[in-house]
Amino acid sequence: MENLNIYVPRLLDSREYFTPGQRACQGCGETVALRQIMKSVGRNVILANATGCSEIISSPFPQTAWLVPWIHVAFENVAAVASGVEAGMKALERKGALPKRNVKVMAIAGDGATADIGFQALSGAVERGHNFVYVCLDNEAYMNTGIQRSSSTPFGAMTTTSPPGRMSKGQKTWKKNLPEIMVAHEIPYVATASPSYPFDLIRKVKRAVEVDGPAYLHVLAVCPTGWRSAGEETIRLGRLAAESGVFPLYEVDQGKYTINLDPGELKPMKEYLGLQGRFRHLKPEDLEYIEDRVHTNFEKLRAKVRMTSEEDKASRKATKQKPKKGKTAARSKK
Ligand SMILES: Cc1ncc(C[n+]2csc(CCOP(=O)(O)OP(=O)(O)O)c2C)c(N)n1
Repeated sequence: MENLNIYVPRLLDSREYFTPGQRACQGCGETVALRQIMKSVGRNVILANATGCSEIISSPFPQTAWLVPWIHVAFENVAAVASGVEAGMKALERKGALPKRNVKVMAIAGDGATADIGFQALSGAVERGHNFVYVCLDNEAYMNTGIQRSSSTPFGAMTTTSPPGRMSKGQKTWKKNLPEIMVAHEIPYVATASPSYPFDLIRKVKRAVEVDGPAYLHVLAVCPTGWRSAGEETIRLGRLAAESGVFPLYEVDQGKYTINLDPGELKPMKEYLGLQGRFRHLKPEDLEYIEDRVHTNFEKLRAKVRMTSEEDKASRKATKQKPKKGKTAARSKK
Protein backbone atom coordinates (compact mmCIF):
# COMPACT_ATOMS: atom_id res chain seq x y z
CA MET A 1 0.00 0.00 0.00
CA GLU A 2 2.56 2.55 -1.11
CA ASN A 3 0.47 5.33 -2.56
CA LEU A 4 -2.52 5.90 -0.29
CA ASN A 5 -3.88 8.68 -2.49
CA ILE A 6 -4.40 6.24 -5.33
CA TYR A 7 -5.48 3.27 -3.28
CA VAL A 8 -7.80 4.63 -0.61
CA PRO A 9 -10.38 6.65 -2.61
CA ARG A 10 -11.41 3.52 -4.47
CA LEU A 11 -12.40 1.91 -1.18
CA LEU A 12 -13.49 4.84 0.91
CA ASP A 13 -15.98 7.64 0.64
CA SER A 14 -13.87 10.82 0.39
CA ARG A 15 -16.60 12.82 2.14
CA GLU A 16 -16.52 13.31 5.90
CA TYR A 17 -19.69 12.89 7.98
CA PHE A 18 -17.86 13.29 11.27
CA THR A 19 -15.81 16.39 10.56
CA PRO A 20 -12.44 17.66 11.76
CA GLY A 21 -12.48 20.49 14.27
CA GLN A 22 -14.05 18.52 17.10
CA ARG A 23 -12.49 18.86 20.54
CA ALA A 24 -11.00 15.49 21.32
CA CYS A 25 -7.72 15.05 23.19
CA GLN A 26 -4.52 14.58 21.19
CA GLY A 27 -4.17 11.04 19.92
CA CYS A 28 -7.81 10.11 20.69
CA GLY A 29 -8.52 6.69 19.17
CA GLU A 30 -12.27 7.18 19.46
CA THR A 31 -12.38 10.00 16.91
CA VAL A 32 -10.32 7.98 14.43
CA ALA A 33 -12.84 5.17 14.84
CA LEU A 34 -15.80 7.53 14.44
CA ARG A 35 -14.36 8.99 11.26
CA GLN A 36 -13.92 5.52 9.77
CA ILE A 37 -17.35 4.34 10.95
CA MET A 38 -19.07 7.34 9.39
CA LYS A 39 -17.21 6.94 6.09
CA SER A 40 -18.45 3.39 6.02
CA VAL A 41 -22.07 4.16 6.96
CA GLY A 42 -22.49 7.24 4.73
CA ARG A 43 -25.19 9.82 5.22
CA ASN A 44 -28.27 7.62 5.11
CA VAL A 45 -28.35 7.18 8.87
CA ILE A 46 -29.90 8.53 12.07
CA LEU A 47 -27.58 8.49 15.07
CA ALA A 48 -28.48 8.31 18.74
CA ASN A 49 -25.42 9.25 20.79
CA ALA A 50 -25.22 8.65 24.55
CA THR A 51 -23.51 11.08 26.86
CA GLY A 52 -19.78 10.41 26.91
CA CYS A 53 -16.60 11.60 25.19
CA SER A 54 -17.98 11.09 21.66
CA GLU A 55 -20.90 13.39 22.40
CA ILE A 56 -19.05 15.94 24.55
CA ILE A 57 -16.25 16.57 22.06
CA SER A 58 -18.49 16.73 19.00
CA SER A 59 -21.37 18.95 20.03
CA PRO A 60 -20.44 22.05 22.03
CA PHE A 61 -23.42 24.35 21.37
CA PRO A 62 -23.81 25.96 18.83
CA GLN A 63 -21.35 23.79 16.91
CA THR A 64 -21.49 20.21 15.74
CA ALA A 65 -19.08 17.83 14.04
CA TRP A 66 -21.94 15.70 12.66
CA LEU A 67 -23.23 16.04 9.11
CA VAL A 68 -26.01 13.50 9.63
CA PRO A 69 -29.17 13.55 11.77
CA TRP A 70 -27.93 13.15 15.35
CA ILE A 71 -29.75 12.88 18.68
CA HIS A 72 -28.02 13.37 21.99
CA VAL A 73 -29.54 11.11 24.61
CA ALA A 74 -28.88 10.23 28.23
CA PHE A 75 -26.35 7.77 29.47
CA GLU A 76 -28.85 4.97 30.13
CA ASN A 77 -31.28 5.03 27.22
CA VAL A 78 -29.39 5.21 23.93
CA ALA A 79 -30.52 1.75 22.81
CA ALA A 80 -34.13 2.53 23.80
CA VAL A 81 -34.09 5.74 21.74
CA ALA A 82 -32.51 4.05 18.72
CA SER A 83 -35.06 1.23 18.86
CA GLY A 84 -37.88 3.81 19.16
CA VAL A 85 -36.64 5.68 16.09
CA GLU A 86 -36.43 2.43 14.14
CA ALA A 87 -39.92 1.29 15.21
CA GLY A 88 -41.36 4.76 14.54
CA MET A 89 -39.96 4.94 11.03
CA LYS A 90 -41.22 1.44 10.27
CA ALA A 91 -44.72 2.37 11.42
CA LEU A 92 -44.76 5.59 9.38
CA GLU A 93 -43.49 3.75 6.30
CA ARG A 94 -46.20 1.13 6.71
CA LYS A 95 -48.85 3.85 6.85
CA GLY A 96 -47.36 5.52 3.79
CA ALA A 97 -46.55 8.66 5.78
CA LEU A 98 -42.83 8.25 5.09
CA PRO A 99 -41.22 7.10 1.84
CA LYS A 100 -39.24 3.86 2.11
CA ARG A 101 -35.63 5.00 2.02
CA ASN A 102 -33.97 2.28 4.04
CA VAL A 103 -32.53 4.75 6.54
CA LYS A 104 -30.25 2.98 9.02
CA VAL A 105 -30.44 3.66 12.74
CA MET A 106 -27.26 3.57 14.79
CA ALA A 107 -26.61 3.94 18.51
CA ILE A 108 -23.19 5.12 19.68
CA ALA A 109 -22.05 4.91 23.29
CA GLY A 110 -19.01 4.51 25.50
CA ASP A 111 -18.25 1.44 27.58
CA GLY A 112 -19.73 3.03 30.71
CA ALA A 113 -23.01 3.69 28.91
CA THR A 114 -22.99 0.23 27.36
CA ALA A 115 -21.67 -2.12 30.04
CA ASP A 116 -23.06 -0.32 33.06
CA ILE A 117 -25.88 2.22 33.04
CA GLY A 118 -27.34 1.60 29.56
CA PHE A 119 -26.95 -2.16 29.69
CA GLN A 120 -30.58 -2.98 30.40
CA ALA A 121 -31.83 -0.86 27.50
CA LEU A 122 -29.29 -2.50 25.17
CA SER A 123 -30.28 -6.02 26.19
CA GLY A 124 -33.96 -5.18 25.71
CA ALA A 125 -33.48 -3.54 22.31
CA VAL A 126 -31.49 -6.40 20.80
CA GLU A 127 -33.77 -9.01 22.34
CA ARG A 128 -36.77 -7.33 20.68
CA GLY A 129 -34.96 -7.73 17.36
CA HIS A 130 -34.87 -4.10 16.23
CA ASN A 131 -33.10 -3.45 12.98
CA PHE A 132 -30.29 -1.21 14.19
CA VAL A 133 -26.55 -1.10 14.77
CA TYR A 134 -25.15 -0.52 18.24
CA VAL A 135 -21.55 0.72 18.45
CA CYS A 136 -19.72 0.63 21.76
CA LEU A 137 -16.62 2.82 21.74
CA ASP A 138 -14.62 1.14 24.47
CA ASN A 139 -11.96 3.39 26.03
CA GLU A 140 -12.11 1.19 29.12
CA ALA A 141 -13.29 3.72 31.72
CA TYR A 142 -15.60 6.69 32.30
CA MET A 143 -13.19 9.06 30.61
CA ASN A 144 -14.97 12.37 30.06
CA THR A 145 -15.87 12.63 33.74
CA GLY A 146 -12.30 12.10 34.93
CA ILE A 147 -11.19 8.48 34.40
CA GLN A 148 -13.39 6.46 36.75
CA ARG A 149 -13.47 2.67 36.42
CA SER A 150 -16.23 0.93 34.48
CA SER A 151 -17.00 -2.79 34.30
CA SER A 152 -15.07 -2.73 31.01
CA THR A 153 -11.85 -1.51 32.66
CA PRO A 154 -9.21 -4.25 32.44
CA PHE A 155 -7.79 -6.03 35.49
CA GLY A 156 -4.91 -4.15 37.12
CA ALA A 157 -5.57 -0.78 35.45
CA MET A 158 -5.21 2.38 37.46
CA THR A 159 -8.17 4.73 37.37
CA THR A 160 -9.18 7.43 39.84
CA THR A 161 -11.62 4.98 41.46
CA SER A 162 -9.30 1.94 41.25
CA PRO A 163 -6.05 3.44 42.51
CA PRO A 164 -3.14 1.08 43.09
CA GLY A 165 -1.41 1.16 46.46
CA ARG A 166 -0.20 -1.04 49.27
CA MET A 167 -3.49 -2.94 49.43
CA SER A 168 -4.49 -2.81 45.78
CA LYS A 169 -3.17 -3.55 42.31
CA GLY A 170 -5.64 -1.23 40.63
CA GLN A 171 -8.84 -2.55 38.99
CA LYS A 172 -9.82 -5.68 40.90
CA THR A 173 -12.20 -7.25 38.38
CA TRP A 174 -11.73 -8.68 34.89
CA LYS A 175 -13.15 -6.81 31.94
CA LYS A 176 -16.81 -7.58 31.30
CA ASN A 177 -17.04 -9.49 28.02
CA LEU A 178 -19.67 -7.47 26.19
CA PRO A 179 -19.28 -9.04 22.74
CA GLU A 180 -19.92 -12.49 24.22
CA ILE A 181 -22.92 -11.19 26.15
CA MET A 182 -24.29 -9.94 22.85
CA VAL A 183 -23.57 -13.30 21.19
CA ALA A 184 -25.60 -14.90 23.98
CA HIS A 185 -28.56 -12.78 22.80
CA GLU A 186 -28.30 -14.70 19.50
CA ILE A 187 -28.42 -11.60 17.33
CA PRO A 188 -27.43 -11.84 13.65
CA TYR A 189 -24.09 -10.04 13.87
CA VAL A 190 -21.52 -9.27 16.57
CA ALA A 191 -17.98 -8.05 15.90
CA THR A 192 -15.01 -6.49 17.61
CA ALA A 193 -12.98 -3.92 15.69
CA SER A 194 -10.22 -1.38 16.03
CA PRO A 195 -9.39 1.79 14.08
CA SER A 196 -5.82 0.47 13.95
CA TYR A 197 -7.21 -1.92 11.30
CA PRO A 198 -9.34 0.49 9.24
CA PHE A 199 -10.31 -1.83 6.40
CA ASP A 200 -11.41 -4.52 8.82
CA LEU A 201 -13.44 -1.98 10.80
CA ILE A 202 -15.01 -0.48 7.68
CA ARG A 203 -16.00 -3.89 6.35
CA LYS A 204 -17.57 -4.82 9.68
CA VAL A 205 -19.58 -1.60 9.80
CA LYS A 206 -20.90 -2.34 6.29
CA ARG A 207 -21.84 -5.87 7.33
CA ALA A 208 -23.53 -4.60 10.49
CA VAL A 209 -25.58 -2.13 8.43
CA GLU A 210 -26.51 -4.77 5.89
CA VAL A 211 -27.81 -7.50 8.23
CA ASP A 212 -31.50 -7.62 8.97
CA GLY A 213 -31.94 -7.20 12.71
CA PRO A 214 -29.71 -6.04 15.55
CA ALA A 215 -25.96 -5.81 15.06
CA TYR A 216 -23.40 -5.03 17.75
CA LEU A 217 -19.91 -3.62 17.17
CA HIS A 218 -17.42 -3.41 19.99
CA VAL A 219 -14.67 -0.97 19.00
CA LEU A 220 -11.47 -0.47 20.97
CA ALA A 221 -10.83 3.26 21.48
CA VAL A 222 -7.32 3.91 22.77
CA CYS A 223 -7.41 6.87 25.16
CA PRO A 224 -3.99 8.50 25.78
CA THR A 225 -5.42 10.68 28.57
CA GLY A 226 -6.87 7.81 30.58
CA TRP A 227 -4.37 5.14 29.61
CA ARG A 228 -1.42 7.46 30.31
CA SER A 229 0.04 6.67 26.89
CA ALA A 230 1.73 8.83 24.28
CA GLY A 231 -0.67 10.22 21.67
CA GLU A 232 1.54 9.06 18.82
CA GLU A 233 1.31 5.44 20.09
CA THR A 234 -2.48 5.18 19.65
CA ILE A 235 -2.48 3.20 16.41
CA ARG A 236 0.39 1.00 17.61
CA LEU A 237 -1.44 0.28 20.87
CA GLY A 238 -4.53 -0.78 18.95
CA ARG A 239 -2.40 -3.22 16.96
CA LEU A 240 -0.65 -4.55 20.05
CA ALA A 241 -4.03 -5.06 21.75
CA ALA A 242 -5.03 -7.40 18.92
CA GLU A 243 -1.62 -9.04 18.49
CA SER A 244 -1.26 -9.78 22.21
CA GLY A 245 -4.73 -11.31 22.36
CA VAL A 246 -5.97 -8.73 24.87
CA PHE A 247 -8.53 -7.42 22.37
CA PRO A 248 -9.07 -10.18 19.78
CA LEU A 249 -10.46 -9.09 16.44
CA TYR A 250 -13.29 -11.46 15.62
CA GLU A 251 -16.84 -11.59 14.34
CA VAL A 252 -19.84 -13.82 14.90
CA ASP A 253 -22.02 -13.77 11.80
CA GLN A 254 -25.28 -15.74 12.16
CA GLY A 255 -23.68 -17.68 15.02
CA LYS A 256 -20.49 -18.53 13.13
CA TYR A 257 -17.22 -17.36 14.70
CA THR A 258 -14.27 -16.04 12.68
CA ILE A 259 -11.05 -14.67 14.14
CA ASN A 260 -9.98 -11.90 11.79
CA LEU A 261 -6.46 -11.65 13.14
CA ASP A 262 -4.82 -14.68 14.68
CA PRO A 263 -1.10 -14.03 14.98
CA GLY A 264 -0.42 -17.63 15.99
CA GLU A 265 1.93 -16.81 18.80
CA LEU A 266 0.50 -13.95 20.83
CA LYS A 267 2.78 -11.00 21.62
CA PRO A 268 4.04 -10.69 25.20
CA MET A 269 1.87 -8.74 27.59
CA LYS A 270 4.62 -6.33 28.50
CA GLU A 271 4.83 -4.98 24.92
CA TYR A 272 1.23 -3.81 25.17
CA LEU A 273 0.85 -2.96 28.86
CA GLY A 274 4.36 -1.45 29.05
CA LEU A 275 3.33 1.47 26.83
CA GLN A 276 0.58 2.49 29.25
CA GLY A 277 1.17 4.38 32.50
CA ARG A 278 -2.06 2.96 33.96
CA PHE A 279 -0.28 -0.41 34.33
CA ARG A 280 3.07 0.99 35.48
CA HIS A 281 2.64 -0.33 39.05
CA LEU A 282 2.25 -3.97 37.96
CA LYS A 283 5.06 -6.44 38.69
CA PRO A 284 6.30 -9.14 36.26
CA GLU A 285 4.24 -11.78 38.11
CA ASP A 286 1.11 -9.63 37.64
CA LEU A 287 1.79 -9.48 33.90
CA GLU A 288 2.15 -13.25 33.87
CA TYR A 289 -1.14 -13.60 35.72
CA ILE A 290 -2.88 -11.40 33.13
CA GLU A 291 -1.15 -13.18 30.25
CA ASP A 292 -2.40 -16.58 31.45
CA ARG A 293 -5.96 -15.36 31.43
CA VAL A 294 -5.60 -13.69 28.00
CA HIS A 295 -4.14 -16.86 26.49
CA THR A 296 -6.89 -19.03 27.98
CA ASN A 297 -9.54 -16.71 26.58
CA PHE A 298 -7.90 -16.72 23.14
CA GLU A 299 -7.87 -20.52 23.15
CA LYS A 300 -11.58 -20.51 24.03
CA LEU A 301 -12.17 -18.23 21.06
CA ARG A 302 -10.25 -20.54 18.73
CA ALA A 303 -12.35 -23.42 20.04
CA LYS A 304 -15.55 -21.50 19.24
CA VAL A 305 -14.29 -20.94 15.69
CA ARG A 306 -13.73 -24.67 15.32
CA MET A 307 -17.05 -25.52 16.93
CA THR A 308 -19.07 -23.28 14.63
CA SER A 309 -17.14 -23.93 11.41
CA GLU A 310 -18.89 -25.60 8.50
CA GLU A 311 -16.26 -28.30 8.44
CA ASP A 312 -16.93 -29.19 12.05
CA LYS A 313 -20.69 -29.15 11.55
CA ALA A 314 -20.29 -31.42 8.54
CA SER A 315 -18.09 -33.87 10.41
CA ARG A 316 -20.54 -33.95 13.32
CA LYS A 317 -23.31 -34.67 10.87
CA ALA A 318 -21.29 -37.42 9.26
CA THR A 319 -20.58 -39.12 12.56
CA LYS A 320 -24.11 -38.34 13.77
CA GLN A 321 -22.60 -36.74 16.85
CA LYS A 322 -24.73 -34.28 18.69
CA PRO A 323 -23.26 -30.80 19.16
CA LYS A 324 -22.06 -30.19 22.69
CA LYS A 325 -23.86 -26.90 23.04
CA GLY A 326 -27.36 -25.85 22.11
CA LYS A 327 -28.36 -24.44 18.78
CA THR A 328 -26.53 -21.20 17.87
CA ALA A 329 -28.98 -20.05 15.23
CA ALA A 330 -29.10 -16.31 15.30
CA ARG A 331 -32.15 -14.35 16.30
CA SER A 332 -33.44 -12.58 13.23
CA LYS A 333 -35.57 -9.51 12.98
CA LYS A 334 -39.12 -9.97 14.23
C1 LIG B 1 -27.30 8.21 35.13
C2 LIG B 1 -26.02 8.97 34.99
N1 LIG B 1 -24.98 8.67 35.77
C3 LIG B 1 -23.82 9.35 35.66
C4 LIG B 1 -23.71 10.36 34.76
C5 LIG B 1 -22.44 11.15 34.65
N2 LIG B 1 -21.67 10.76 33.49
C6 LIG B 1 -21.78 11.39 32.32
S1 LIG B 1 -20.77 10.75 31.17
C7 LIG B 1 -20.16 9.62 32.24
C8 LIG B 1 -19.09 8.65 31.84
C9 LIG B 1 -19.38 7.97 30.58
O1 LIG B 1 -18.48 6.93 30.41
P1 LIG B 1 -18.45 6.16 29.06
O2 LIG B 1 -19.81 5.76 28.67
O3 LIG B 1 -17.44 5.09 29.17
O4 LIG B 1 -18.01 7.27 28.03
P2 LIG B 1 -16.61 8.05 27.88
O5 LIG B 1 -16.75 9.33 28.64
O6 LIG B 1 -15.53 7.19 28.40
O7 LIG B 1 -16.55 8.26 26.42
C10 LIG B 1 -20.77 9.76 33.48
C11 LIG B 1 -20.46 8.92 34.67
C12 LIG B 1 -24.82 10.67 33.96
N3 LIG B 1 -24.76 11.63 33.03
N4 LIG B 1 -25.96 9.98 34.09
